[in-house]
Amino acid sequence: MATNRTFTMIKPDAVEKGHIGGILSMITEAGFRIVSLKLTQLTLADAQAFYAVHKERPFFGELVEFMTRGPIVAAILEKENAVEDFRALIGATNPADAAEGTIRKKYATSVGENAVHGSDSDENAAIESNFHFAGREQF
Ligand code: RTP
Ligand code: MG
Repeated sequence: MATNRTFTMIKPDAVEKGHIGGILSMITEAGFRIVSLKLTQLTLADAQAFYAVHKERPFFGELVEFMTRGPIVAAILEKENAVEDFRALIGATNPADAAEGTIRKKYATSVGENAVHGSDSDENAAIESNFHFAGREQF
């Protein structure tokens, strides 16, 4: 089951601009089923843990500040080949490099404020999903 699921966040920039509906439409139109969904906000500790892999990078402080500044939408998504297909749907990290038709091309404003997160492996998808959602919230 885990191989067919991924985890996403609609980041604070996109929530602030009112793009929750537009982004969820792109996700469901691309064939993903919503398994879990909520509006929540990351604490400082949550964001530091979530992006711990980047803790030595120069943009880490900025990234943590951005990800905690307002609510996010957390969701688990299901589709065949979910992790890879969702990374393709969101597009490149920097929206300047994102392909036409991708979520970041349409909604991201910069490499830092890039509208959405997508898990980068099945293992991380499971860790990130279970961090945000109890078993009874995963449909
Ligand atoms: P994400 O984890 O959020 O899905 O993004 P990603 O895989 O496409 O990119 P990643 O390399 O994991 O970077 C995580 C997030 O850090 C911010 N970032 N800022 N200022 C910069 O040069 C820079 N580089 C990365 C972005 O918000 C990126 O999504
Ligand atoms: Mg990443």
